[in-house]
Amino acid sequence: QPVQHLADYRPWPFTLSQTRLDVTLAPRDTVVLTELDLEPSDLPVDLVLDGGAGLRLQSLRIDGLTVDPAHVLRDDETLTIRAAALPRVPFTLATDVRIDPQDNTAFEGLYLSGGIFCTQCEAEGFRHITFYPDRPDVMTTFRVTLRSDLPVLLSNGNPVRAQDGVAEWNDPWPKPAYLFALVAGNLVAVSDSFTTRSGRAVDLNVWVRPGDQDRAGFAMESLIKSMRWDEDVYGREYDLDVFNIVAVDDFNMGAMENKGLNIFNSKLVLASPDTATDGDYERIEAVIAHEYFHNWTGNRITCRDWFQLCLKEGLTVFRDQQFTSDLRSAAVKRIEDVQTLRARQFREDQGPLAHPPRPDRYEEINNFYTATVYEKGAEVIGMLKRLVGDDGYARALDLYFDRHDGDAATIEDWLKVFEDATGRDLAQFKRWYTDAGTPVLTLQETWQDGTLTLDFTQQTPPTPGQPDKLARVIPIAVGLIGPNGDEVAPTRVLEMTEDRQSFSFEGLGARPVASVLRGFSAPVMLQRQMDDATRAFLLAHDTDPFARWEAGRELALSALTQLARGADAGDDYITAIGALAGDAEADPAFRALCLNLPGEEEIATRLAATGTTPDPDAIHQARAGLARRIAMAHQDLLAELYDTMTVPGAYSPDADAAARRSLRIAALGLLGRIDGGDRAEVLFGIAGNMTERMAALAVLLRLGRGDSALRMLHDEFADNRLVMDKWFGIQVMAAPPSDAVAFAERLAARPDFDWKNPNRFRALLGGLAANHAGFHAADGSGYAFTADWLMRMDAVNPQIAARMSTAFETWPRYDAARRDHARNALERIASLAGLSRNTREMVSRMIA
Ligand code: BAL
Ligand code: ZN
Repeated sequence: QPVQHLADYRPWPFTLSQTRLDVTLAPRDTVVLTELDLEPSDLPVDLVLDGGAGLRLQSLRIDGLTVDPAHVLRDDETLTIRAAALPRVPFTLATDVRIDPQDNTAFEGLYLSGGIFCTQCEAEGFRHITFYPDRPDVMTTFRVTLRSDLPVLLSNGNPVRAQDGVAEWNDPWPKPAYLFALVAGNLVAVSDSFTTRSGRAVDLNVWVRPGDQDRAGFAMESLIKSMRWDEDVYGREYDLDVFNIVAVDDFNMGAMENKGLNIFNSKLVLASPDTATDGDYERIEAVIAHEYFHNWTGNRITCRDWFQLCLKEGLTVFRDQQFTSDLRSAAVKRIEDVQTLRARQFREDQGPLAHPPRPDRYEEINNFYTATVYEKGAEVIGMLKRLVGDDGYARALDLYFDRHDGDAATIEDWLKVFEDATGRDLAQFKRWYTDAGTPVLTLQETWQDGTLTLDFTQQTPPTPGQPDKLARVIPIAVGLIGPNGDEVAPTRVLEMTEDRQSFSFEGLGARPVASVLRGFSAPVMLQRQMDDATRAFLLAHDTDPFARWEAGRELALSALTQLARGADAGDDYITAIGALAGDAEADPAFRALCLNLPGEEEIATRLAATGTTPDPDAIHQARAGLARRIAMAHQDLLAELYDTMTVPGAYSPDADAAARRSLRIAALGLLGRIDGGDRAEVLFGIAGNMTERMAALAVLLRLGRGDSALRMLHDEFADNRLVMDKWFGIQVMAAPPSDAVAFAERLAARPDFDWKNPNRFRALLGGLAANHAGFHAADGSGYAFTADWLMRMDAVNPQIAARMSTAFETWPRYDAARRDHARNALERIASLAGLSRNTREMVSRMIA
């Protein structure tokens, strides 16, 4: 498959009015009978279907007659029937194909996970099941017959009949093949029901393996909340008689929004207090919502081609972020989302893998399920909403659903509904979709005669293939805080459209402090000269929770970057953070967010962005040293928080309880720097929930005294794959950096390192990548270990290998010796015989 270009898009020259599948399931020899009702276009053209060497074609018929083999061509990726062999009137193409789910270790198409047959078709998995026009703009209804002795047989749409090992499903909503799914297995359901606002009764099921039922209730609650929220907030109603969710253990992604039959990675369904953390619960709630919301933003309106992936993903992430904000704390959610964006997307934008939210070329689309497409795609929608206002946004979305229901749409269609609904010209705004890179916004302030003037300049660094960039529309939310700490000007959104632009606030009595980029109103890096005293002032007084947190963050980063460069710093931060941590009026979750120091990766990113080569060991020391100083300075307060932020009664994952726990474990983490881990040791033994146990374990591992806790956890949960994933991951993630690679090697040699399971592989390799100074060990051992495993994984599951290769994406910013080691590792991967297209594309972009 050559490089795909957005500019080459052409509609498919046939019409497909129905797809009928008859699948007889068997591990080694599944029979897939496919009938496609096709109508040719006016001009005679060849019929090209996707489908590779893994499909064993038994027969190919048009209207019942075998197609003359002389008119059929096959290559590694397609099957072509010459135009000469095609009728000029509507016809039915029937194929008989055999496939081998048991051999499918790539988990793309039809495969087996722990004895359960399941599918993953996005983006291009359906072509591993049968020959098909496997592109999102070919939408049609599906009728599916499944045959198997397994007790539960599921597919998309509504059930038609199920008896004697045969189940029929009919999906009345036209869909592209990437939304097809089937599941067959020995499963049990947690069931409930939902009545939509127009009165449709919907059966809801969360299907899990027998024994897991008692851990599926939270997923069901989350589904019901999602269905109600989408009706209340977006006016979107569910459109089938049944909604099924299935949890499987082997899954490349988090979850998948197949029409009426969402398939989930079990870690995003199964939760109980003793096995899942507060973070797990929040993520389950959000991902259940995300997949459900796709029913409208993704399924009813899908993407014309894969370049438009952010059309559905950016919007659906934005919607799930709104959902979580509504259900939990909006301020905390915003801060968490910005942290994620910076940690993943800004990092991507800074390195060789930078790409726009809507890329215009790719070799392997699976490599573009990225933070840029998802999280930045959501930020771009947040900006649109800020620019057109809540009413404008609501009108545009109504128009989008009215105008494009049933369509495979584009970013142009999306922007047009905003233009038509609000009268705004979005030609310049579109650059957010087409340009890569994080704009750097520089602010200079002047004060004269009662007027504060803010002079902004914007500049976006070069990214691969895009050396120069034009100015973007940047909404900058600003408020002013007077010298006594009162707000003197409420939030106003400045619209920057030029490379340089000034905005003035007049008639002010005394010089205020500007609170800029409130709510993180645009995904930019703000550079601003500000002394630590002013940051501390904003941390104490800003009325915008994000900006308040950001002031503390900047104070921390200022201290940490100076410390990492060998300077002395941090006193202002230590004083300010003590005041905030002790502010009983503030939300405990907010206080916890402020107490948690920026991670080592974030410090490295800041150093690189300001022209300093990050030294991972110095960063590690700087962070540990500052944490210890905070603990020393505030030990009484932290001990009091640790003792009082307990949550009485039975565990509940609700926001208030989770907030108290988050402050308690933030205090624990700091106290662990000075109490030798004694509190953590006690807490690990007595905590009745996984949140506190994992926090305690991390403290113990950091101190090198985690062995007995690890043994206890293992003894208790050796049979629980999800807990054991945590067990593998945390040992490497929280290890002292000098031990991280050795620990990873030891763990990788264990018989229960079931590395072909994506969760287990990600736990170990992702754990190492998250140990910044460990992965970037000066001797290159972290790079070498990771490269060895990526090569091994590539032969089995290219998607996972390619995705995990992003551990290397920041390599150009380190010192020469580390760069040499990283380049060697990447070149070793590149030279591997038989390397997949997935990993080849990633590695070649990284060493280009
Ligand atoms: N569409 C792939 C999984 C997700 O983003 O929902
Ligand atoms: Zn999605």
